[in-house]
Amino acid sequence: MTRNGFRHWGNFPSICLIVAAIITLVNGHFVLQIPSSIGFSDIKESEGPCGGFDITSRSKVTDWPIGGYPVGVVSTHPNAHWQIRAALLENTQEFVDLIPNIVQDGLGNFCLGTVPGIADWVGKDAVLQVVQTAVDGQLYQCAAIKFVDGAAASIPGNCRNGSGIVASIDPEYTGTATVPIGPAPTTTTGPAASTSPASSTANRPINPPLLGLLATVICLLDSVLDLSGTF
Ligand SMILES: [Cu+2]
Repeated sequence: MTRNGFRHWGNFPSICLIVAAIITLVNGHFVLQIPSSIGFSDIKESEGPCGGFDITSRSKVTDWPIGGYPVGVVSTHPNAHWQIRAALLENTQEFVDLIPNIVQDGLGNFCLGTVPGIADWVGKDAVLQVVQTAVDGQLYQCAAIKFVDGAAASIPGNCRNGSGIVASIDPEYTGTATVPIGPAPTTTTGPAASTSPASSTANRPINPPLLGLLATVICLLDSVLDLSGTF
């Protein structure tokens, strides 16, 4: 079977790959990239407090300066609320907001450049909890951290904002956190804390089942046509 014989279909393998990648992203809900998470499970992400993982896990502990540390996620939900909280390992029932809740619009990489630590907890084992509330309800990821003295940590290059990401402090936030978030390092739409009116638009959910079906059909076509070697 030559490529010429199926010139018309020659783009399918790469489309298949792209669609598969999108499906993976969609299935991911959100993934905590910075700091290192305790663990990620697509299926269990809705299980609090840590998306199906043991909140006491200390296999990777991130030192978190009081001056701040970045939080970077990849989100597949276009309208989301974020809670960034921490609890002491000795009292994991009680989470404390590190920053006010964040409203985020747009898809892809999302970076909060400088999330302050809790000075009273310096030297104590703690757990960071990132909660996303979006079309799938609440989703959770945690990281093992320890607050340390010091100025804000530098922000790694992979903590960044996608081109369509806009974020702001939730105007309806009524919690105790008062420290504003620092500017995000790189974004094409302005700092993460840029002002943006509370979104009154309805959620724009991506439809995973439909996308999944599309991917399946395209990938089946791909394998039937045996074109996997042509890209
Ligand atoms: Cu999701």
